[in-house]
Amino acid sequence: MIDLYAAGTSNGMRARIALEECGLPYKLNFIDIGKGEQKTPQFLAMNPNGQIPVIVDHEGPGGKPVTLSQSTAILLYCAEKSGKFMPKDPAARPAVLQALMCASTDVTPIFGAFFGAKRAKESHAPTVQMFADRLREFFKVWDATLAKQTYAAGNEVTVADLSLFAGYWRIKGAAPEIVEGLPNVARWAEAMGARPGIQRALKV
Ligand SMILES: N[C@@H](CCC(=O)N[C@@H](CS)C(=O)NCC(=O)O)C(=O)O
Repeated sequence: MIDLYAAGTSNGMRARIALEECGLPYKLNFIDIGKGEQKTPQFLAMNPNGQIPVIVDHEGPGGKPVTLSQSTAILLYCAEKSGKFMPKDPAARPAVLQALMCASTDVTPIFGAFFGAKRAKESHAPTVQMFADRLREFFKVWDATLAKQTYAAGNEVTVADLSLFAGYWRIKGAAPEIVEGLPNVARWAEAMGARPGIQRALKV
């Protein structure tokens, strides 16, 4: 059994989608980040950065417990543990890593910056717009990519799709204009959103 500590953010959703899609049994422990539950001494003992998500796998490699933060590390850990969503063919892996990093280290952090700037007490409209434009540019490239292939890194679902969907889902909910009018992204998102594992993850 794995304990997941998360909230309904894109990073939290990335970890939850990973566990659901990889078919790993877990218990969701909801952390209210608005109340600061991620800064308690117990939580900081799991992740000194005081951020969700965190998993505790009570039966990690060699039967020993593993505590892990960083949503993409959790995603890769789940993929490795289950043997799913990472192609076995070494020739197919570079494209997956590239797509995964774009989803996890371009899209999601820029969304975080956009949302933070938008909600700031003294919000600066040109800064908010700059982050929105950057996100839009990434999604235009995703749209062109998804015109040529079914999924983010080729024609099968990989960790890159799971990561990108977590970011997309959050952006679509908070700032839908950023992903509007991109038909290939919309087709991909519909297919991803219909997956039973993702449906279970999205249930609060
Ligand atoms: N790079 C980290 C980022 C984690 C992160 O930013 N978590 C946010 C929620 S999405 C958080 O816990 N924020 C509360 C805080 O920083 O106090 C990851 O991918 O897991």
